[in-house]
Amino acid sequence: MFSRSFLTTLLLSSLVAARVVPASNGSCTNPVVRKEWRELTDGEKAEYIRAAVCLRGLPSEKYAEIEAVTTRMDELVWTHSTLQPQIHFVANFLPWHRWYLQLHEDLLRTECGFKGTQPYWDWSIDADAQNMPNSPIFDPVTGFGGDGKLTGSTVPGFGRCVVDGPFANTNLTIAMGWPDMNVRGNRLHCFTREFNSAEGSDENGVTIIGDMQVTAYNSRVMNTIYGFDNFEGMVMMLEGLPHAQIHSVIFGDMGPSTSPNEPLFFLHHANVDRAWAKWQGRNATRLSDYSGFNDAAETVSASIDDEMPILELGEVQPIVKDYMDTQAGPLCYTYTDST
Ligand SMILES: [Cu+2]
Repeated sequence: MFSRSFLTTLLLSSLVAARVVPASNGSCTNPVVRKEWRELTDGEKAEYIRAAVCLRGLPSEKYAEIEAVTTRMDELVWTHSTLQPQIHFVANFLPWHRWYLQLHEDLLRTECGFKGTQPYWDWSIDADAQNMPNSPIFDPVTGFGGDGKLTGSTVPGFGRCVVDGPFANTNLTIAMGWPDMNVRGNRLHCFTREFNSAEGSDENGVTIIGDMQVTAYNSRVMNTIYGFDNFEGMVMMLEGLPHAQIHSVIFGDMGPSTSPNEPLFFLHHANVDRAWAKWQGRNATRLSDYSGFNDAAETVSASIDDEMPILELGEVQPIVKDYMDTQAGPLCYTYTDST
């Protein structure tokens, strides 16, 4: 999409440019604002997509021993996928993904010269409009492209591809995940989606898209989530219902534990993170409300002082309590519609 010299120029300029890193001494006086995709100008949308494409093209620097990891993006995918049982349906789901989103945003800035802020995708808007398949997020020109289409190819992993938008099959092949959900490595395939309503396929074998289960992530569901008075109840519903259903109604690369392959992963998780921030409301009690277990068997109680696993992805092991407040410690951002 971009010439090598253009990328090199970007890389060099990002090396000398001051990194937009919030103060780590706890003073966050000027938080950056994460906006909903629809609130961005076309220029801001193009800038985010440019940076997201860029990150997918940069060579990896970590996990040298893992053959499937060849790009910077693969490093993020590999980490998320390998840690899957330690970061989902356990207490650290929200703070871990908050850390991960910030790391991704920092990479966009430092390695791809990104000038904007991580956007979020408020899917409850599309759910309330009962028009999920036509969300502007899937726009082929100003968005991320739409549903995967049958290509007629008999090559495994290339039979169904996203064919429009900036990540269409000609631009993006992916090493891990789909079509085998359980095997991460060396499964070269085109970037794909399979919109569905979990109703299987029709008599012609075509996946039934239906309403894409909008009742699982509409504003009614979100209001129920905001109504919980404790962290554990809130996160259980947030993760289990709207978060999980968005992964499964888009499916394709959004389905398995390698889902950061899907560029929308980061806008989806920014919205999940926004829901948590909105629930917290910068209320002192809620900013320290953290409980649950560190394992699925519920034998190890979680503590706000726990370190979070990151494999090779960072130099400093993050601690849960530093990721409770979006405007303190290593974080300094806010969301539009966060109260
Ligand atoms: Cu995840």
